[in-house]
Amino acid sequence: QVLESELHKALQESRFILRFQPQIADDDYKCIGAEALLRWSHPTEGIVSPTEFIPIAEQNHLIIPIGEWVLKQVCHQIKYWLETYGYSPFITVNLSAVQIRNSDLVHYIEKLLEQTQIPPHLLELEITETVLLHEGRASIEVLNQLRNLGLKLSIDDFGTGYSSLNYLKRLPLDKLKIDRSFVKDIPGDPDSETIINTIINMSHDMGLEVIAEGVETKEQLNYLLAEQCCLFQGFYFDPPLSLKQFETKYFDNL
Ligand code: G
Ligand code: G
Ligand code: MN
Ligand code: NA
Repeated sequence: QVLESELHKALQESRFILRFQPQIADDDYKCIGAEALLRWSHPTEGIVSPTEFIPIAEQNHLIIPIGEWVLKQVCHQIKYWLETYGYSPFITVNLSAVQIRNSDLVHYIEKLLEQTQIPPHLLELEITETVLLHEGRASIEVLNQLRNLGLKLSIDDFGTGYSSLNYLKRLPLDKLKIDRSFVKDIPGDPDSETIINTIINMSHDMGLEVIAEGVETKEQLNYLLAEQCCLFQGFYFDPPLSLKQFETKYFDNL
């Protein structure tokens, strides 16, 4: 069990790192964006997954400073890429419910945008469907304010929330991320195929972007292409990459 004191120490000692998992577009399989994924570089345990420490960080609200660190790193990275290469992919950041309930989030991001002067649309926030379903008016107002700053909003793990789809109308959204549990069983599993086709068609009809997560095989990719899904993330293209790997593969020949 991860201890609160250890997480405090990790923050103070700058022991968090980010990986970047590319989001690939169908034309030329270009990397147009990437998801920032947090890791804890532990002195004795090695690289620790966020699934092991985010739940604890949420309980004791350390997710607030940790989440701010992620946002700050990402904005400064985008600024660096723009200055160095004259170009930056968009970067997506996962937000937990605790962060959305914190009304300081909007102010923090507003300040970061001011400091770095990056175009706001290069920062995308991912919120899981389950989180959205359980949030009240205050959180929805926070999402509206973030969208008004010019950020993009996407729903992570889409399709797993067992929801009425009513909230899609009420929320200021840009993109749906099809959960990888559906992608896993295509082509071949009729239920997964139906769910995937429905999500893709609904996204197009509602003017939302759509991305398939967890694409691992050529067969999955071909199925998705045939169904008019144009954006992909998954091991077939890249696992989460270190900053160095990401830059070497996607920036060095710009
Ligand atoms: O990268 P990995 O598969 O280990 O991620 C596991 C989970 O941790 C994913 O659900 C992902 O959304 C979440 N996660 C990764 N980075 C962050 C982060 O910076 N903040 C939050 N809140 N969750 C994250
Ligand atoms: O919950 P979220 O979608 O944020 O989780 C992202 C995580 O999914 C990443 O940390 C990564 O480790 C994992 N992931 C990314 N691509 C694949 C993939 O193709 N297959 C599987 N099984 N996991 C993936
Ligand atoms: Mn995600
Ligand atoms: Na997901």
